[in-house]
Amino acid sequence: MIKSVQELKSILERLLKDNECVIISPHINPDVDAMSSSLALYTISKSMGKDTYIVIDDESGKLDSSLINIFADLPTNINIIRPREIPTIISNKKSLLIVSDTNKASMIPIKNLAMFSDLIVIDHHDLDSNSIKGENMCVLSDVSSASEITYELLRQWGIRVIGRNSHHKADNDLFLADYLLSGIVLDTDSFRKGKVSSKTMKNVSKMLSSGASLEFVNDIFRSESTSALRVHGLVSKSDIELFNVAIALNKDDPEMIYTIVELAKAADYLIELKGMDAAFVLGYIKEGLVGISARSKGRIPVGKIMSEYGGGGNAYQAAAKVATNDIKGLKLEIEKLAIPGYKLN
Ligand SMILES: [Mn+2]
Repeated sequence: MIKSVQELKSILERLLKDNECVIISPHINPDVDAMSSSLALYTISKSMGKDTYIVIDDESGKLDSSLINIFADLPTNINIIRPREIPTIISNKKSLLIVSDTNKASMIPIKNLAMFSDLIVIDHHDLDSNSIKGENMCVLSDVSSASEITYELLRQWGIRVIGRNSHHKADNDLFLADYLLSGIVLDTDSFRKGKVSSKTMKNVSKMLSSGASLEFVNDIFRSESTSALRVHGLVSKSDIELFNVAIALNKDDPEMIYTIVELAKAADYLIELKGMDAAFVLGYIKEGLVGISARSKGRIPVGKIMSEYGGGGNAYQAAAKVATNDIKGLKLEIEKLAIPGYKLN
């Protein structure tokens, strides 16, 4: 177990020296913290002259809206790949996998960890029985975010971190100060909760001195709040059926395209309502493909129901993607499967 950023630096440095090719994996459906920390790790790996790639899950229909600002901002020479490209890229080279912002194998878009020569996990979430069991686990759960960990790592490495307001910027500079500050703001809900320490505030202060732009950060979360309104729209249009099962879809505009994160947020909200046994939220994630996010208190087997549609999960949280243009028909099917005793009526 790696217990400090200092220790992380020496181990990561050795792993980077030992390997030719480096794959960085944020968690599936990456958020701003996962993406920003991955970009910081990308910069470090590149500074060591390594062939470096960031792998983004392409299973999800649409990326989180808050990432749009970051992707639009990146120079075009950043190597972003899909999971299916990995075997060809690493072929028989010595390769290192760096996992960022999660410590669970089920949360990364790579099934076969054995194809890598080395693995290191950099995260700030608590460990549990589903965590990856590797020797290079850097899980600092008293730090606010993966962004804060990787910011400290960049400083230890002696890599200059700047934001768009810096007076010393050059072409093709990555504005890591902007992205990493956004990651901290996301994971601490704007310093309202999570692991905010005096060190976090010192790091934020340094980011601002390096030209981090609050305007950029605010703009990212403006798009987040537009997304929050969309989630509210889904929630307010749900039917609370018999036996306290909520089944939601946007009845006013059934064709509306949602992100998987938005469907999940709506389901999370509905299941918390008093007396609710299960919640299913349906929405198109792209044309012809409906995402379903399901939650249960345990009595209604959402994992089993979602597996009928080729999806998966457990008794409490599950999801599926269904190729269909008939979202209303799908809702009726879900009702039959989910509502106990429905068939008796
Ligand atoms: Mn995070």
